[in-house]
Amino acid sequence: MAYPTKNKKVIAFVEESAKLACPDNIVWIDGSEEQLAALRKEACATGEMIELNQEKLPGCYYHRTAQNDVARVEDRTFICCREKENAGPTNNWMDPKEAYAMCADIARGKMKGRTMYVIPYSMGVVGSPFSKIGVEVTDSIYVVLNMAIMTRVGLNCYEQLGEDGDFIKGFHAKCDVDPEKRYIMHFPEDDTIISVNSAYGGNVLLGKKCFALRIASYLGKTEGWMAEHMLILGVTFPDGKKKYLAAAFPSACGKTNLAMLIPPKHYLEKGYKVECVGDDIAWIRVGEDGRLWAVNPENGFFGVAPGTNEKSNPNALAATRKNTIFTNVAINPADNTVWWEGLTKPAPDKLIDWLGNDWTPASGTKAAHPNSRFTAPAVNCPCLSDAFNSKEGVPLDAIVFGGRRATTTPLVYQSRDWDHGVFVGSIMSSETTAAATGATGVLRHDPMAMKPFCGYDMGDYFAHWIEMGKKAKNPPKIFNVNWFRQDENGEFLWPGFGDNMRVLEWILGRCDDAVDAQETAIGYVPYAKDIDLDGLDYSRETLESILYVDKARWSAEADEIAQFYKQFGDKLPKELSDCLAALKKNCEA
Ligand code: GTP
Ligand code: SPV
Ligand code: MN
Repeated sequence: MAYPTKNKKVIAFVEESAKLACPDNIVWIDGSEEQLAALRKEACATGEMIELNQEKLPGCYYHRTAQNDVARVEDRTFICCREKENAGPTNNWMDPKEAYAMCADIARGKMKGRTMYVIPYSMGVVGSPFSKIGVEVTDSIYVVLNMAIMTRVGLNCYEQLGEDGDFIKGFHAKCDVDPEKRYIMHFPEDDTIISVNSAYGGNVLLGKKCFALRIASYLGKTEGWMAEHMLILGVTFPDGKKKYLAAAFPSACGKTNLAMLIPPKHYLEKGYKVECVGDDIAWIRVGEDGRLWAVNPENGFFGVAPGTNEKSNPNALAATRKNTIFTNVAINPADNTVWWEGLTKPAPDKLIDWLGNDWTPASGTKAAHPNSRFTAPAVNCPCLSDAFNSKEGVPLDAIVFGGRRATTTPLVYQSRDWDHGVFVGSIMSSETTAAATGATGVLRHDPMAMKPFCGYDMGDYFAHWIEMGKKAKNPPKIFNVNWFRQDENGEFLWPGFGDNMRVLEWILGRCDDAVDAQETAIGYVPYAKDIDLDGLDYSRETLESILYVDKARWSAEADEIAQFYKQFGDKLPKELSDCLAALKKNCEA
């Protein structure tokens, strides 16, 4: 057989995978439009995908996953390092030998009658010293087509590898999509990922969470950089000055929305501009100038569909109008287009829901699954930054953490310094969402929005953050935001979306010492007068109520954090236990 690569390790990996899974054919993906078009055609012929209205949505397709396979499965996701303690207290662990054997038993012969596709891809611009190459084998055309949007797929990846360069091996087999045999396994010490019995995005697009966060966070720890669950955006000021920030929010907590934000009218009139560099993942390094520089290793957006509309996120919506794959949304049979909750009001009279059933507004169910998604090429995004393809990325002025907190956490606050900022990230809690299986709306700790994605001991991860602050002579300032404060009726107390620009302005002003702040028990909080409310029907009192730091609540929070911290034992950096002690003391003062 003629291989498109001379890399012996790639060939060996593909041969071993084929020997185990026994596909009828092997197709080497080259990334060409010709090959992808043929695969789209084949997927439509078998029913794996449905072609949508090509006049209204050119190049767009529809896919339904199995009903039991609609989100990441955190309880079936494992870090398989040799020593259990290196996975840490927040990860599931399995012995690598046992995990390899178990996965081999599950996948053995499962590609019989099927084709195995070999996908060469780069996370990051091909040829950048910061980029990394992966090869994923899969028996799913849907995976091939999604990877071709989400990553940089092409034979030039093999050129990067040369004859014996290393790469991240990803093995994916759909098997029987059996939830009882579904495993998402990471072998950080072997640069290997194995995913079986799923066909849902985050479990099978192995370049994304599996590689670019779980494996990459481990590589970052070893090599002195960071892989984070962060959007990256740029703000251009009226005087032409540019600033960049990266923000870590848990899954379905607003990264894509913030990354593509359109500022309120009067900001646009003054000349403010917001650009998107990335919406989910940031790889961050210390630059020669002592600043932290961030790249987005992805090439597309795997975004939450529900809630996306012309008002909340017009840029994301525009990005989905061509060459996009929709997963588990509803179909509008009137014109063969797509619909999801929040797209338009009222809902269309008749839809076909994500399960394939007829649906009307009276059905009393969701037409689109709450975790239904679009896979859209980054180039489609009207506000994509020129820096998107830059090899060195962008220098960060601010890092922002944030979660879904109905109470306690104010709209925004600033940490006192880097170490305190790491503390602020480490104490993040957020209500769970539909992005992972399990109950939603349950408050849980999610440090740096990395609880599901850190590929090693979270205590060591905290230490790595502290260390990075020492290495960077000029690190970004660190903040925390909460767009999700609620009143007693469960209504959000902050308008959010484009109006979050008002908070970003304060954050970036703080980076220049251009705006004042009040010191509180938890850090620096804005004076209500310093948040621009122009053009908004919103009272200063409400603003004050969501900026208020309630010491009694924070004292209880500090006790709860102490419980959470216990599991890290002596891996918990002293910098963080000191910050916790200070918080407790401040709340009692
Ligand atoms: P992942 O792709 O899962 O990592 O999610 P994400 O962090 O990119 O979240 P996304 O921007 O897709 O938003 C998820 C949900 O939060 C959507 O239903 C949004 O409508 C909602 N949301 C986003 N921003 C805001 C906001 O500022 N305020 C409110 N109230 N809701 C928001
Ligand atoms: C998330 O859950 O944070 C996502 C979607 O971005 S997934 O790719 O499924 O992880
Ligand atoms: Mn995400």
